[in-house]
Amino acid sequence: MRVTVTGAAGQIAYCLLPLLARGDVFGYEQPIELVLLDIEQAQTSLQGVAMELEDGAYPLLTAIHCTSDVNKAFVEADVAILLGAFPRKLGMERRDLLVKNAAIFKEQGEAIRKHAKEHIRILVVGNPANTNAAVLAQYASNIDKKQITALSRLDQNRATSFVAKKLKISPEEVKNVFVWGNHSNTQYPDLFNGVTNRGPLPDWLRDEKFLRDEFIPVIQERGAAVIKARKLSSAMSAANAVKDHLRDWFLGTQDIVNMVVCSDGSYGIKKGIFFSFPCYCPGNGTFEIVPHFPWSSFGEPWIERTKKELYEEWEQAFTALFP
Ligand code: NAX
Repeated sequence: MRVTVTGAAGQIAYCLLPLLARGDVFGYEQPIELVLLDIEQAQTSLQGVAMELEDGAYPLLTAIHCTSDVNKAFVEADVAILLGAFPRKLGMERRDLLVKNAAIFKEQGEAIRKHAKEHIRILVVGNPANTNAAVLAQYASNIDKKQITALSRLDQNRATSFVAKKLKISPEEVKNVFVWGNHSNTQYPDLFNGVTNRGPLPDWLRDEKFLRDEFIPVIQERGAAVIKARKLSSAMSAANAVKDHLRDWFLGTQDIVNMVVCSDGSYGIKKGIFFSFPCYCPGNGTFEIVPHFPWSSFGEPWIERTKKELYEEWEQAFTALFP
């Protein structure tokens, strides 16, 4: 299995690559070959990462290739994990960030179309992740859109863990806590479908004041809180969420998991928009959007807000790409 990781000299990659090499993601019987892409200026650092991977003496890791050439990076790729993106700099508008990244994901989409295996599975992590995935899907035009996803599992893990901590139980016992929409601070973390092994969540966890004043802002702003404390953005938890997303997508799970996927019109979301939905993953790189989790009347305005932001992002990226 040939796995391409972009942004491979970055901090999420540094936490993720050992998980891939160890077999935590694709299984303990699956040998993998890693292709590590980063920009020219990061090549020395990338060599250091490759040396450390070699020094791990991972039995499943059969080869490591480093490159700054996007056209070489995706040759014969079975899986692409797209972490690399243009970072938001001080004073930069969100629109400028969108446009910069649209150019990167256009180039990578074209390279995937030309060079990757047709059955490739793609996970976009670099922000703005939903719209980057939508741009990539336009240009990787030979790839079925159901093979392209983006990461919202970190948001779901954060929300699940929050509930488990409140109830003093293991996160494993908390199911069906979903985060809808954009991976941004308009995302809608939703407890109305949540259950535990012991039954529905207690009413106080669905109290509107608690949701509005505590749960929703804590989850929406969790990334910013980590940056404030660590002076760096989430990396360990992001890598763990990438592992969870890919493992469930490839190996299957009974749980309903959040993935950002291309809307097929489910829940009234415009077709073609990449939106975080609850998904069922039977295994082998397939998923289905689960269509029957109702939004409460409390949830409707939150959904409208994140949906509106995504439609606007797509409009801006589309205008920049096709002026
Ligand atoms: P880092 O800044 O540590 O690493 C990014 C790496 O990407 C750098 O080595 C950089 O040189 C490289 N890069 C930039 N442009 C590239 C290009 N065109 N081709 C290949 N490589 C390129 O960021 P890190 O903390 O690793 O985060 C990576 C991305 O994940 C960021 O965009 C970040 O915003 C995003 N995140 C997304 C999350 C999600 O849930 N969807 C959560 C975590 C994270 O914040």
